[in-house]
Amino acid sequence: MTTASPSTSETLIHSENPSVQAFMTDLIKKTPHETEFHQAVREVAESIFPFIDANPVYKTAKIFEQLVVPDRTILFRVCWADDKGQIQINQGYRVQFSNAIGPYKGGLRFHPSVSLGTFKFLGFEQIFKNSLTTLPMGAGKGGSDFDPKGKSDVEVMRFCQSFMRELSRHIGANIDVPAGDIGVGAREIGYLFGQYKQMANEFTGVLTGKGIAYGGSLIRPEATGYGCVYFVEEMLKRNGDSVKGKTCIVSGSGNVAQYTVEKILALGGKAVTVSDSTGYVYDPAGIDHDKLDFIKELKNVKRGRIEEYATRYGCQFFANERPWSVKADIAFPSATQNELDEQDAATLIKNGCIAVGEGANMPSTLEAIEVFRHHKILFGPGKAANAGGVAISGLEMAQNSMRFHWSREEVEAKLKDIMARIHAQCVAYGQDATGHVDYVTGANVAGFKKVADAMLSYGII
Ligand code: NDP
Ligand code: 2IT
Repeated sequence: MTTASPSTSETLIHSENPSVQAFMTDLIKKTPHETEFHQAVREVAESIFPFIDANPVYKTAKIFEQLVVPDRTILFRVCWADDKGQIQINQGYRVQFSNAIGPYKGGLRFHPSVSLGTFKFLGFEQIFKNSLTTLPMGAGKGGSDFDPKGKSDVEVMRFCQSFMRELSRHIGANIDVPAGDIGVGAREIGYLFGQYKQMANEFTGVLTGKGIAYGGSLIRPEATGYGCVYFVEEMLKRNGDSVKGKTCIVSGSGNVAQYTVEKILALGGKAVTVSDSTGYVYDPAGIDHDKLDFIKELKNVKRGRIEEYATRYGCQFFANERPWSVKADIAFPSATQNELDEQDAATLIKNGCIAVGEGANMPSTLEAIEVFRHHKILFGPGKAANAGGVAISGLEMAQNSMRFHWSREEVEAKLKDIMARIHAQCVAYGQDATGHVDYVTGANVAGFKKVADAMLSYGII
């Protein structure tokens, strides 16, 4: 699977709203080369500027201008020795974006494609997402250009230890609480937490996504995927519909994709695709529990390629393609940013797609989102639809503070309730006079308002 072309700088700047156009021109001048960040800001600005015009108190205090500048950006060198004894050098990042409503909170991504612009886009989105969860969490994001693919477990451990030796200076249970993202799962969190614990000589909830044996929360691995399907179920429910009986296409085959497929199955839908960076598999019979177990083993333990699914189950593998041309009712882009472009969106609409739940962060290009909005399909943007993961991270922090843990049923009930509340906030701020809900506007404005109100209370800092 290849990623789609990101938006051009012309698309990023041009807007019907002259204030947005001026703002974007200035932002791009001040932060050249951070294209993904510009894209994330542009999507939010389009919703927020009319809201700010209607509520000038935010304009006077220059809240949005403040929000696009991270509180702090930390860049650091990560040196480690590979299995041959050769010295390897990677770039480490932590962008502490905003702690207006709680400690910085957000995942770590290990992927060779990352740049500062990647972490700024992810950290910026996290501000609104974390606000929507209703929990007290600020926003951050970080990681490295380290590529875990093809590395031995010991190499990954050495890298994680070196990464944490520096990161540990900047984080803490009440300061900044990282978690997983692409390339950072249970294995990496274990190594990172072990190193932090050893250095700090304290056992605190400094990371989330921890193993159950050492302070993790039940349902955290499942939470992003389950939450995304719950969010889509909420959108459909408002239209008197449900996931039951629906054909779904899912991209990715990592953490988010796996548990998206699992919850689609639980709600009576049928997932027919999964993908990875090499292509996608189409299984018209649907991915059942046994096949899903195969995917989990393949991706989480053997760390193999998704083509092996096609070989094992006798279905088609499409090398270097994305799954959006498969006819389906619902699409769940759950791999990475800019994986669904304008053409893909048009194809989905042509094939009768009625809903999209963004499991990934910013998987749809700006042009693709415009297509979805124009056709008024149910479009759940990532900062709302995939907020279940960080929400359960928030509950992991709460359980760590209480030195207690809730049962699987309790946590899942809370997840379901949080996703329903996020949906309700989107409706409250995104519904027009005809009753149509623009979930992009709803998520952006609802997420912004809480953070902005906190910032107003603090005065000029
Ligand atoms: P994983 O590393 O578990 O899985 C990532 C999946 O996406 C893999 O199938 C991977 O393929 C594919 N992928 C990654 N990068 C690319 C790329 N550049 N091009 C094509 N395919 C790619 O990550 P997660 O499942 O945790 O994350 C997936 C998405 O969900 C990301 O956008 C992440 O930010 C977002 N997200 C994650 C949350 C979480 O709790 N984990 C919470 C909210 C959002 P391959 O194996 O070949 O690399
Ligand atoms: O994008 C995200 O919300 C995540 N990767 C999860 C962050 C977290 O702190 O659990």
